[in-house]
Amino acid sequence: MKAYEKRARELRENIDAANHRYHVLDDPQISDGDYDALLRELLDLELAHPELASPDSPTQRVGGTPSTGFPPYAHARPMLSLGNAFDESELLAFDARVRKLGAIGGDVAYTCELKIDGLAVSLRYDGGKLTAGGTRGDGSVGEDVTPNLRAIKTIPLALRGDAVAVPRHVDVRGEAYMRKSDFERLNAEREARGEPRFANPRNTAAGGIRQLDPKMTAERKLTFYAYAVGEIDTPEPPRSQHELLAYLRALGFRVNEHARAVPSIHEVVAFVEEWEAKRDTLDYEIDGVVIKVDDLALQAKLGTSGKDPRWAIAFKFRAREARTKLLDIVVSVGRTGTLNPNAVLEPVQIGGTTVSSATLHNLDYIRANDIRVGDVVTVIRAGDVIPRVVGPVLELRKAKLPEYSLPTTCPVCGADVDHPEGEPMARCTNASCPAQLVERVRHFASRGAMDIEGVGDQLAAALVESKLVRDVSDTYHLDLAALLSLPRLAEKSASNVLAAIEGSKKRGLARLLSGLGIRFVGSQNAAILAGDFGSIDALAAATEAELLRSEGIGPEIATSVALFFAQEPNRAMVARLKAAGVDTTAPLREREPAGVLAGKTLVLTGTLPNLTRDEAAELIVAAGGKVSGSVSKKTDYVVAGADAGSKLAKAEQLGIPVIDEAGLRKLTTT
Ligand code: 3BA
Repeated sequence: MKAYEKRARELRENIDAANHRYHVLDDPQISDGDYDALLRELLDLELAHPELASPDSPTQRVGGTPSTGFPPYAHARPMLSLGNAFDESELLAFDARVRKLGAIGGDVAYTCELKIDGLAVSLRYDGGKLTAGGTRGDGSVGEDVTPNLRAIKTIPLALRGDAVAVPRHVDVRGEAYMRKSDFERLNAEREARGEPRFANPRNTAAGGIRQLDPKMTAERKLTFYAYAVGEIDTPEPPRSQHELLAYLRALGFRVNEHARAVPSIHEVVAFVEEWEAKRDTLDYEIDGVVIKVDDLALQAKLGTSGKDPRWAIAFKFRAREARTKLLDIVVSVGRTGTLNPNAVLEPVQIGGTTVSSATLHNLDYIRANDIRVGDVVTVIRAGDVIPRVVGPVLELRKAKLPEYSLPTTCPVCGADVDHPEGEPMARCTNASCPAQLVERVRHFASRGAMDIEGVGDQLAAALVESKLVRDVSDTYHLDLAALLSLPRLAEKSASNVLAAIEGSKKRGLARLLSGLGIRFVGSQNAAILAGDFGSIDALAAATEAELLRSEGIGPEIATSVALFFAQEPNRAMVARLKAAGVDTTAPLREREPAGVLAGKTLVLTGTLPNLTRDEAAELIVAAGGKVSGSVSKKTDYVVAGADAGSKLAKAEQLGIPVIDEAGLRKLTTT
C-alpha cells in the first residue's frame, strides 16, 4: 500500500471516530479546529488521488455532487405502517388481540419507544458500509436519497464492529428529524436574513431530506434515531426488540435513550401517560409512543394485516392544535403597564382542555400574521405555556375584515397609551393606573419580594379599590381600623395581615427592589444592585454610568433604574417607605474592580503601531485590568508589538495568549 493510501485510511478512521464521539456519544475528544484539519487533509489527498475517493469517505457528507431528482428506492422488505390507539381502552384491546392470536395465557412483554415526529428512512449496509438509503414512500418503493442521508452526521457511513459482529447485510430503519433547538436557530437565522420562517421541525426535516443539493441537507443539521431493521444477514440476530435496540446502538447508531422494555400492558399505559405529560421537556418533537411486542419470534407469529403489523401499535397523543373562530380581541394591562392583546375564542377542545382565550403577544405579532377579528384561526397549546394564536386560516376568510388597531387610551384608567417606535409593547403612561396598582401591590407582597402573607390578589384589589393604597408604600401606613373598614376581612385576619406587614419591613434592599417592579429588575438584578450599592439612597443617586459597572447590568437596565428614581412620585414613595421603618439597606458585596479586564493581568512587550506604552497601560487599567512587567503563569495576556523579545518567547513557552494592538482594543471595548 502506498503511503498516501495508508494516510487516507488513517484519516478516515480518525474522522469517523471523532464523528462518532461528537455526534453519537456527545463527548468530543478533539477540537473543532483539529477535526477540520483532518478533514481538509483528507479532502486534499482525495483531490490529488481521485482513485482514493469512495462513497463512504467522510468527505462525502458535504459537498457531494448535487443530484437531479430522485431515482426509485425499492425496499427489500416492505416498510410497514402503524395502526393507532387513542386511549387506554384501545391499548388494552390491542393487548387482548396479541394474547388471543399469540395464544398467550399470561402477560405479554412490550418495548415502548417515543414516537419521534420526523421522516422514516431505510439505510442499506453491505459489508458494513452504507451503500444506499431511501425514504419510506408507499412502503414498497420510496425515493433514493443516498447523498442526502450521507450528509446527516449521525448516520454512520460504516458500521462499528468492536462490540458486535458486523452483519454481512442489513437494512436499518429509523427516523430522520430535526431538534427543536436547531429548528429555532435556523429560523432565527432566516429571520435575520429576511427569509420566511419554516413552519415546524418535521416539515423542515422532510424538506431537508428532499433537497437536490446535499449541502443544503447538511445545513439543516438533521439527526437520526434507529429503531428497526428490515432485511438482515448475520449469524446471530437479536431476539427481542430491546436487544435489537442495543444491537443498533453497538453498531454505531443513535438510539433513543427513553425506550423501555416493560413486562405487561399496564406499564405501557403508565409509560404513555408519563410521556404525554413530559413531552415538552424534550429537545425534539414526539407525537406519541410506539408499542412493540418485545419477543421477535412472537412478532413473526402474529404477522401483519394489510400494511399494519399485528405486533405493534402507535399510541397517538392528543393533538395540540385546533381551529376556531376569533370572536374578539380584548386588551388587558399588565403590572408594568403593557397593553396585552388577548384573543377571545369560540371555545374549542385542544389536547384535553377547553380553550377560550389565547395570547396574541402584541400589535406587531397581530399585524405580521395578518390576524383579524372574525377569522377562523389556528390555536396551539404547547404544554405548559399559554395557548397561542398561530395565524388565520386564510382560505376560510369569507368577508373583508378590518385590520386590528390597539386602543389609544388605557382600557383600565383612560390615560394615554404610549407606543414607542420599534418597541413591541404599547404601555399605559399612568404610573398609578389601577390595573397596574393591584398588580404592583400583589407583586410587592408576593413570596419572591416582600413576602407579606395574606396580601394576595383579593386583598390587593380591595386595598386599591378602597383607595387605602395608592402606591405600595401605603401598605406600611395601614392600621386595624382601616383594614376592618374593608368588606369581608375579619378582625383575626386583619391583625395577622398587620403582623405580616410589620415583619416584612426587615426583608432588606434586594427583596424591596424586586418588589418595586422596576422594569428589567427581577430578583436577580435586584440582588446584584443591592449588593453593589448597599442602600436605596446610594442606588437612587447612581448615574447610568455607575449602574453599568455592576456585573450583568446593561444599558437597558441602567436606563430603566435611573428613570425610575428620577420620577418625583417614586422618590416620594421611597421616602415614605423609609419613614415607615422599612429596611432599605443591604450588606455591601466585595466588589471586584469593575471592567471587562477585572482580575486580569496583562504584560506589554515590543512597540505597538499606534499606542505608546503608557496609553496601552491606561486602556488596560481603565478596563479594570492590571499591567505587570514580567510574564509568569499568572499572566492572562501578553500584548506584543514590533521587536518583541524574551517576554514573547516566554509567553509562547507557557502557552499564554498573545494579542496585538487590535486584539487589545477589541478586548477593552467589549
Ligand atoms: N418505531 C416509528 N414503524 C416505529 C417497525 C415498525 C415501526 C414506525 C416507527 C413498523 C418513531 C412507520 C414507518 C416505518 C420503519 C416502517 C418508532 C417510530 N416502528 N420508534 C413497527 O419513532 N417515529 N413507523 N418505519 N418501518
